Amino acid sequence: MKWGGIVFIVLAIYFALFSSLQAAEPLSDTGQTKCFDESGVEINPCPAPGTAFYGQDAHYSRDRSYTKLDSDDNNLSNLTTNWSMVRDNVTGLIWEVKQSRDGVKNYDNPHDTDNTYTWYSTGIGGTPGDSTDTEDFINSLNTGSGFCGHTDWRLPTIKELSRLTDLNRYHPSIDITFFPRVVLNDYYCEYWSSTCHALYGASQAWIVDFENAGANCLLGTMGSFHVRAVRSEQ
Ligand SMILES: [Ca+2]
Ligand SMILES: [Ca+2]
Ligand SMILES: [Ca+2]
Repeated sequence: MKWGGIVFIVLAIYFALFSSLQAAEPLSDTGQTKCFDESGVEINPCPAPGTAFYGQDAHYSRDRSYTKLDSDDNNLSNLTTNWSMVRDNVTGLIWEVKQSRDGVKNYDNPHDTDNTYTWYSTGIGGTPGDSTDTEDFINSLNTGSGFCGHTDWRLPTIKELSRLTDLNRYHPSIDITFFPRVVLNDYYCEYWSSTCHALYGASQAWIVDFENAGANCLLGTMGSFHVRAVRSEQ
């Protein structure tokens, strides 16, 4: 399989490039969980947003905080079994929820988790398809009144998508309470980001492995892989 060789090569580039991307992550991860006032006296619980002393170290942990949303952007209980989107309460990003995991692709439903797409972006390049490239996928969410009333859905950057992976989880390394029906592949990464190769452009793009957090890859854009759309909360 020619993909195997590519993966080994790109993993080396990954460690050189992506580690520097992670170093630029604005959210610190010192492990500090306590809040303090100006005199160093602990404030327990930590101040709420908009109040004095909000915005200190403990507010910016890498802890996950997600909320399920219905198709009208309303918050739902974590226990609901029917939701359309997930809000990352730390980043404000809104994620598409995938459906219909039955091993059968259905391109009439862009949310079908089994669907795979080649990576393509007008003006950048890649591998166009007929309803089967990543741009077709995004366009299908943004046509008409849009998915859940929004027309600014896009493919996530590698930084955004990687943030969904969780080092404390494996197979899959994502919280399936909020992001169920993740499709895994034993040998490769699975989910396309919008970030293409820094040097070779649209011949390769970054793709995330949701089986093993942190093991992201660069793969040729002619490969057909899974997708999950995102938008930024306004
Ligand atoms: Ca399906
Ligand atoms: Ca197309
Ligand atoms: Ca994998």
